[in-house]
Amino acid sequence: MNDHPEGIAAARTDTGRRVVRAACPHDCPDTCAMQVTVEDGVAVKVEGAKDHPFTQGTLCNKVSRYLERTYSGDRLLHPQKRIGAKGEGRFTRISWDEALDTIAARFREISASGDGPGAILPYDYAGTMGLVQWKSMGKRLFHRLGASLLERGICSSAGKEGIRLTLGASVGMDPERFEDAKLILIWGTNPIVSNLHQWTRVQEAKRRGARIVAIDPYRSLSAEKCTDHIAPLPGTDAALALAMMHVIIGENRHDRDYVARHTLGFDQLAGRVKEYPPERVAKITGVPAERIVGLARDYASARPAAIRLSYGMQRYAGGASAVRTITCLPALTGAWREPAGGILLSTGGWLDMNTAALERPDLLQASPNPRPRCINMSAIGDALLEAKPPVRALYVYNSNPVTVAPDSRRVIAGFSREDLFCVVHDIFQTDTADYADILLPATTQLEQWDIHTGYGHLYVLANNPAIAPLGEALPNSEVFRRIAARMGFDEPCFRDSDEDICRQAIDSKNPRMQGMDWEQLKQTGFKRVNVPQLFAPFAEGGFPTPSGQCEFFSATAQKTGLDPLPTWVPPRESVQSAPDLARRYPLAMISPPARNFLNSSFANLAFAIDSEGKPKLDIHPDDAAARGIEEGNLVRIFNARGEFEAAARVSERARPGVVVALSVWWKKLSPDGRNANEVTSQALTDMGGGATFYDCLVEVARL
Ligand SMILES: Nc1nc2c(c(=O)[nH]1)N[C@H]1C(S)=C(S)[C@@H](COP(=O)(O)OP(=O)(O)OC[C@H]3O[C@@H](n4cnc5c(=O)[nH]c(N)nc54)[C@H](O)[C@@H]3O)O[C@H]1N2
Ligand SMILES: Nc1nc2c(c(=O)[nH]1)N[C@H]1C(S)=C(S)[C@@H](COP(=O)(O)OP(=O)(O)OC[C@H]3O[C@@H](n4cnc5c(=O)[nH]c(N)nc54)[C@H](O)[C@@H]3O)O[C@H]1N2
Ligand SMILES: [Mo]
Repeated sequence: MNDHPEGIAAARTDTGRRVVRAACPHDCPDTCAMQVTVEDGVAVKVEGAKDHPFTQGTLCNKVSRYLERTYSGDRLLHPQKRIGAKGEGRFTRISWDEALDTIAARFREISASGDGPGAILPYDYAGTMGLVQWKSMGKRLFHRLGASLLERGICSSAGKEGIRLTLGASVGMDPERFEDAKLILIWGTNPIVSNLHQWTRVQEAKRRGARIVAIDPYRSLSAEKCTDHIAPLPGTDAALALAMMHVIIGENRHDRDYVARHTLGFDQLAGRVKEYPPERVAKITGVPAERIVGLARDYASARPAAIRLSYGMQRYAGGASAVRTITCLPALTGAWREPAGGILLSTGGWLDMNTAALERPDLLQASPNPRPRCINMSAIGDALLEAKPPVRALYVYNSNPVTVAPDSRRVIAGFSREDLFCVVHDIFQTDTADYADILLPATTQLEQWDIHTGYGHLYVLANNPAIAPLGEALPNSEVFRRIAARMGFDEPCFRDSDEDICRQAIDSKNPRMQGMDWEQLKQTGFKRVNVPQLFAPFAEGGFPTPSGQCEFFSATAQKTGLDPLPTWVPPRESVQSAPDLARRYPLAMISPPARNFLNSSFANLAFAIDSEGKPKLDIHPDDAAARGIEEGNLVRIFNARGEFEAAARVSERARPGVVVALSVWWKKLSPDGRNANEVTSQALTDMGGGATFYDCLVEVARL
């Protein structure tokens, strides 16, 4: 057993001053290269690496304050067990041995019971995106146990499915080329907040004369600074894209040569877009027809034209269809011909690591439950209350579901079950931690090894531990090793060190990974995958789809009973789909990221809370006036699922019919003990099993 992960022992005896190469672990497309200065074993400075071509020496507001997170007085430092009621948050200190013996005993008892190991469920997301601390030892342990599988649909799975249908994989243009574009569509993303280093590139393009158009129902910080802002109603982007294609094809502005050589199903697409003339789509989107026509013409004529798509528009019933549809645009106009043309949702597919070696799904075969059920994390409330056989043990790490999962009443009812054995491993005592039976202290990124890939750039990064763990905190990998040992699992992979795992991650046959070497990566901090500097991935076609073409028509979709062509699926909660509901709850609520929070991470730190102030609701002056709401009034936001409170901010930032609750606030740190997820829904997307946080009708009243 590996009691002290390699390197941490060395850090403990560290004297003098040194600079350590690190990687930002957070769920953000920028995955920054960091440098940590350590003096006598204490981290004294965290900065962006100047030599990293995407980070370029700057960190965001949050991570530049990473030392405040690491050395926060609120850190969990010892294992604890619950002594109060579930949710109350009262605990008493115990030893690691007692904590781990308790967990192993419960796992053994449940596995041997009639319910079997499928009654155990891991719950994890991207609190750290590291392959060691997220995607290896935990997966191995739960596979070997035969626990239920978790479908990780809370964020991006709908969009990934959409882009896979059209392009074949989660791949796109090189983010480092955006400055050479002449037109950039910032579509469903607020890069100043959620993709800062991409924004730097977009600003550079603007300085060189490019037009930047935001497509967002909200005048976000980024939309405010674009050349143009088009504000469609939430969840109508696919209709907008279909109308753009209607204009482009109707006016013969498509690239016939590119379409003929590198796409599949043009004639069928041309038939489909006839159903979406701009006049009809103006009614669906709330965007005037002439603006749609103008956008289509501009997009078809600008060279190079880039689209930065992000996950905002896929948090709806039709999320996958929206991404699938928008992704047809650059093939239709031949934008892929240039390195600065095309579309980018995620670069993740260019950086595929050796997942089988990391996660070891083969270990399921050694378990008593080789074909476990799969539970979608976005519907954890329903799963905890209704699944049969029941979920009897839940192991939460890298995630804070009581705060971030939709439909809080159901989530909290599930977590409150007396018969549920709940382990939470976190850096802080989150809302979720308050429901734990066993609460374990986690290390921060400065205290652990890891290896990272970006999803908004093309680099692999190393994270060296800078300091020794605080208190008795342990990395995820080490806790899983110790549980595996207690369960008697003797496969050698449970003895792999963290650095062994880093080596396994890049041990890949993928030609883009050739030449990746862990010893070198540790020293230099990062390396770009093997693709040309001027990377135009689909200039000559070669899409990773079954046909090798960009698939307007998808036989894959057809085989599974889905529409083989791009289409608009209206929001589940909209006038089109649910007119009665829309009369009772006439406002569409979206709850995108607040600038100083990262999901619920940082939302407990004084500097972040001070910057955000208090929970707010952006509401248009017309909608406010109709309800007698004035600037600063405390309002109640409610629907049949629940309610929460916020201070009204009356302005045209929110378009009429839409209210915006920037998120995600910790419940226990909010004045009313609630947050926006009281009203969001557990329903899933059309494809990909994604969450539908923004497909959410509400009413608002002054308190
Ligand atoms: N500071 C900060 N950065 C973050 C995060 C954070 O919480 N805080 N979260 C990280 C994570 S986990 C993710 S997944 C990414 C998310 O990054 P983004 O995808 O950029 O963020 P989203 O919240 O998904 O959406 C951003 C924008 O989409 C808009 N939007 C909402 N609905 C629609 C719609 O129907 N159509 C269109 N066109 N636009 C719409 C919102 O108004 C918002 O301005 O950011 C990451 N970065
Ligand atoms: N209303 C609304 N809800 C949303 C969203 C929204 O836009 N609106 N966005 C959704 C999206 S896109 C996402 S991705 C999810 C994100 O939801 P989560 O994945 O739950 O992300 P966080 O809220 O940041 O919580 C991550 C937790 O992991 C902990 N952590 C960090 N590093 C480590 C580590 O090394 N070990 C351990 N054990 N713990 C660690 C952090 O302290 C933190 O408590 O939220 C979703 N929820
Ligand atoms: Mo996310």
